[in-house]
This record gives sequence, C-alpha cells and structure tokens, in this order.
Amino acid sequence: MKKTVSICLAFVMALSVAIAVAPELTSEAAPADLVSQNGQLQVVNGQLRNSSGQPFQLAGISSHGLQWFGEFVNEDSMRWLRDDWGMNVFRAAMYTAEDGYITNPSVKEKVKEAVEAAIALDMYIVIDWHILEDNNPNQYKEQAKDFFREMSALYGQYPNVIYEIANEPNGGVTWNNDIKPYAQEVIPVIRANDPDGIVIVGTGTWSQDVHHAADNPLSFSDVMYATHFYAGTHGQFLRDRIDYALNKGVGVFVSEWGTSAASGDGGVYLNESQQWIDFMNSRNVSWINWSLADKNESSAALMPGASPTGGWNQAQLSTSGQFVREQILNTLNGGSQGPVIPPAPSGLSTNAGDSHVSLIWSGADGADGYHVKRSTWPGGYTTIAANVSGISYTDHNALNGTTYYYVVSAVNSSGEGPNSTQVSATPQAGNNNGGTSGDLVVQYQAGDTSATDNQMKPQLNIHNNGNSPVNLADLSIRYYFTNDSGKAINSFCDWAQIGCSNITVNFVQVAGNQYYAEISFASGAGSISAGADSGQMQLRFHYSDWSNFNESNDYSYNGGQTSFADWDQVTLYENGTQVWGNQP
Ligand code: DCB
Repeated sequence: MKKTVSICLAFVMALSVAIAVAPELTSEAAPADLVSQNGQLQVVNGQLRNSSGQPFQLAGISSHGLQWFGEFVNEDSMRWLRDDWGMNVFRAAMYTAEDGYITNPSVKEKVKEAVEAAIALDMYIVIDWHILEDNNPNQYKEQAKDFFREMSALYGQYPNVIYEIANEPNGGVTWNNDIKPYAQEVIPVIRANDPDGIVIVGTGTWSQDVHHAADNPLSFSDVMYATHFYAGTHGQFLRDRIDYALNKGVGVFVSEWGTSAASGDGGVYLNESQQWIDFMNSRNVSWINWSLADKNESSAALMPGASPTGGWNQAQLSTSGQFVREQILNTLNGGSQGPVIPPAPSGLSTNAGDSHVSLIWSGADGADGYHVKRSTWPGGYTTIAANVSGISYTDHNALNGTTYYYVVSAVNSSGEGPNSTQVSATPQAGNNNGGTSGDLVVQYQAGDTSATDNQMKPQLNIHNNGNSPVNLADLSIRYYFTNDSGKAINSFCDWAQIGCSNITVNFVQVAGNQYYAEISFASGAGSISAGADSGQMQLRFHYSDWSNFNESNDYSYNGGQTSFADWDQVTLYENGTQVWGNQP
C-alpha cells in the first residue's frame, strides 16, 4: 500500500460533518534509534557503539550545499525524515568554497538551525566542513579551527553532534602529508569543548583513501575515517579498502554516498547501490546519502519543486529518493526483524449517511490492512472490521441520531501501528446532503506493467459502498500522468462492462507536461447499485505516432498493482465535487 500524504483539502471540506483533523501530519513511523535511547556514541575497536556499549548504526541523508539548497534544511523537513523515512542522522553540508562559508559566512546560521532542529528532534547531526574545490583542508585551516571552536562550544554538551572536519580532500593531497597534520590541529580544538564527541576525518582522493589512514591512524579516541562512494563509479576496490581498515580496528564512516556516478549525476545505479548497502549493513557501517535537494541531477532525492518542509509522497521523491528512503527504513527499523510496523493512517474522514457512515483514509506506508474501530464515546473503541484491505470502509450498522467515534490503525506482519486521529459522525434519516462522498471508491489495476512501451493501460472500476444507486453520468474520473514528449494522444477502450460506447476520454493539460485523462460517462452507462460495481473499464492510450511513453513518473500509474485494489492516486468527481482520491 502506497502512502499518500497529501489530503485534498477541498475534499475534506466538502464532507458534511465536522472532522477532527490532526494539526500536524507526523506519521510516527516506528522510531529509529534516537539520541535519548543511545546517548553519547563512542568508537570501540573501530565499531560505532552507543553509550551502553552496544553496536550502533546511523543511517540518513545529507543536505546538498547549504548555500544552494538550504531551504530544505529545517525542523519540519527533518521531522519528516525522522518520522517518515525513519532516519536517525542528518548531515549539514557546509561548503567552504563555491560561494560557501569562506565568502558567505551566513551559511553558518543554517548549520546552527540544523543542529538545533536535530537536538529538538532527538536525532544525530553531522556538522560537515565541506571542502571540495579547495582541495587541501590546510587552505582554510584557521577558519576551520575557529568554526569548530564555536560549534563545539555551542553544542559540545549535546550527544547529538558529530563533527566532520574535512569532507573530501583531493588533488594530490595525501593523508600523511596534509590531512593527518590538519586533523592533529583541529581535533584538539574540538576536544577542548567536547572531550568525547565523534569526529569524522576525510581521506585522500575525495575520501577514498581510507587505507592510508588505517596504516597511520590518529591517536585520538572516538575518531572515524570517511569513505565516500558513488555507486556508478566506485565498486569492489573501495569496499576492499573498507574491509582493510576495519580489519585493522579502524573506524569507517560512509558520511557521503550517492546512487549516481561520481559527478552527482548519471544513473541511478540501484543494483550497485544495493550491493553497497548490503555490504555496509553487514559490517554495521553507518551511512549518509547525498543529497536532500530538488536539483535536476540523479543523486538528488527530491523531484524539482518538492516542498522544502517535508510531506513528500512517492511522486515527489526521485528514483534515488524512493530507494534511499526504503533502504533507511529497512536498515534501521526492519532488517531481519521483518517490516516496520506501519504508522497511524492519516486523513481519516467520515461521511454520515442515512443509517450508515462512510470512512476513508490515506494509506499508511507498509500496511497490509487496517482495523476500523468504533465507540459511542471518545475512547474505548471496539474493532468493527479487522484487516480491511482497502482504504475505505462503510459502517452499515449505525443508528440514526447516534454519534459514533472512529479510529483506524494499520497492520502488517510485524504488528499493529497506532490509532489514527479520531473522527466522529452522526447518521440521520434522509441524510444525503454530502452526496455520495465517501461511498464511492475507485479501484485500479495496471493492464500493462511496462512503464516504457508505447501504451498506457489503466483499468478502472468504481465501487459503491453506499445505500443508494449512483448515476454514472454524474461521475468522472481523473487519471494523472506526465506527457513527457508533449505529443497528441489517442484513447481506446478495449472493454467495459458498461459498454465502451458510454465512455468518453478527454486529455486535459494542467500545466507543462502535467496532464490527466478525464473519463466521463453517457446516460446509457446507467447506475451503480448500492454495494455494486461499475465493472471493469479497460482503457488504452497511445501517442498518435505510436512512440513510447515514460510512465515511471506518472502519478496515477502503479505498475506493481496488477489486480484490482483501491487506488487513491486517481480521483473521482460527482457533479463536479471530488468524492474520492488525492490530487497530485
Ligand atoms: C563529492 C562531493 C559533493 C559532490 C558529490 C558528487 O564530490 F562531496 O559535494 O556533490 O560528491 O560529485 C556535487 C553536487 C553537484 C555540485 C557539485 C559541485 O551533487 O550538484 O554541482 O557537487 O559542488 C566528488 C566525489 C567523488 C569524485 C569527485 C567528486 N570522484 N567531485 O571520485 O571523482 O569532483 O566533486
């Protein structure tokens, strides 16, 4: 079940009863291992451990350059990353060159914002002195010392903070000649304020020379050495260097890696990335992905224009972002213990009818089903339907004039998640003022699972959960997609129980390449009886020149859904009022 976070406000407001909507859509994923549980981390024999000495792993994402993409770094986005991605560490990448700190010292305020957010959110935070174009850390060594003196004085008492003192030395800069001497000057500055904070030290060749550090390590405790990789560029030779260092008892931290090639673009390389993640996880090596940005490059986790404050649905994550989110969830919360227990469903809303109440909600990530619970007072709920497979339910066992309180929880093989926010409804005789809102459900299956061939084959069904028939001519469906090449599209109807001749498809351009197919019905289509279905509508779309589509970025496409199931990424309208689904 895909999680859909955005709730269509218009839809919610169209409902006829008052709804208690949670002020904040924090989804409370199974909590990652956070600072309050693990305290001040330490390095023992090259292994990261928590304050009680247990092996401990961090996994999270890095900002892009704060001077360019600092807008994505704030308490809201980090809360989302903690709760929806399950991550326990964030990295604030403060470039020194390229309009970074050296010429634009105000980026330090972003670092402080990120650290303070991490403290408030109980997360670990890496303060990254992001050298890159300035290939030798000694170039701005004095500034680095001043910066880390200030950071450690401000935040050294918090176990949240991890210092990364030289992102990626490069250009002939070596461990023995340049980086180790630099670290020997910077680390004591930090230690004066923070005697036990973890320090990550970069290595030569863009932090690929961890073997050199392993041969000549620093004498400070609680130090780790950076290895950075890009899955399209770096493979086994670099994993071998990590094993070499670990075998020498030297701590390795992958404080930056990308699913792309080394430029930050190209690919993505998901198979290679998976191989890397399996490797790191098997060795308990902590890792941080590059990067949280909506830049048009394949390593960026967000699609262009994504909200700076979180709340991203799958369509707003890039291929890389979707992959990395899954990997963080698996690494920290799932792994061999099975899937993460799903969070509370969001967006529960009701519609009170005559002797029935319809409920709909947004899917919770990782849910196999939902328990619907009811009470006649706000608390003490009884389960009235267990393991509901869809994201809607109609309670036909409701007395007119009685107020019912509902919550829904999500379940999977690992257990049951928390209850949703409570909503209430009072059915009334003759109550039809909300139309059929909440009674109608759109179901979908992919008639064709290739996202890159020359056809789109959405197959749809409308199910009526209500107590009265609904006229199809009053309804229309929107199926959202991107028209990547902008060409003309033709529609075909292969088969429909209501008769293809009763179905009309219009393609509507929303903006740019954002389109939807509007499916509407002639009066000959008849009505859907209470409890019944429209029956399958098997549609097929082609470009007029029969060239290929790219459906992988289509909001309404779900190639993994090959049998009919509720699908809230298509929307349904009754006489112009939205009655199902979430708009993109
Ligand atoms: C590292 C840097 C990081 C860089 C990524 C991807 O550099 F730590 O800052 O991010 O890896 O290259 C990229 C951004 C681009 C931006 C560019 C310059 O994704 O949007 O334009 O920084 O600021 C590496 C890592 C490895 C290698 C080379 C670089 N390598 N590099 O193996 O050759 O040249 O930046």
